[in-house]
Amino acid sequence: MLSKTIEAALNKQIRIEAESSQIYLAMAVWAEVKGLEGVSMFMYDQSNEERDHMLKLVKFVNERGGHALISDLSAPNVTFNSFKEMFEKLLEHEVMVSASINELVHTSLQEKDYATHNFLQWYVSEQIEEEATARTILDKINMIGDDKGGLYLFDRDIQQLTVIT
Ligand code: OFO
Repeated sequence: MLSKTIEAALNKQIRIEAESSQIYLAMAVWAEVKGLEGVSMFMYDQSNEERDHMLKLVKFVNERGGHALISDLSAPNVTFNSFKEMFEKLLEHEVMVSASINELVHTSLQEKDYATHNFLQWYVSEQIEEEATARTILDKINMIGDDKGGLYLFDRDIQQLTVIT
């Protein structure tokens, strides 16, 4: 059985994952409109993954006798000045998510909820990978700069990037 504190903390994370999914969906749509097919496909995948992260939490809360909260979400940014800015925002967001997961892990230990602590380890590893992917992408974009040909190749190559699940 979840304590009220843990239930509330997990529900907060459910909302963050749902917002992540919307944020990345908005990025996918923007990239698609801008004609970068590869980036857009990558972002649609990221959006789906975030929804899976959310559902995993929903199931866990309900299985442990809690009530997963499906709440309203903040509206995401729908336009960006550049792809560089878009991926900077993505990295910034993932760093925020990692901090939130860390906080949750801390709370689970304080509450002596070892089942939740164990469950959260998957998210800890996931965040390491997602931050690394975002940093790799940003490094590439920084190398490309304003080169249109480079952006074209990047768009093609990003489809090859291992999509982290
Ligand atoms: Fe990429 O954030 Fe979920 O966990």
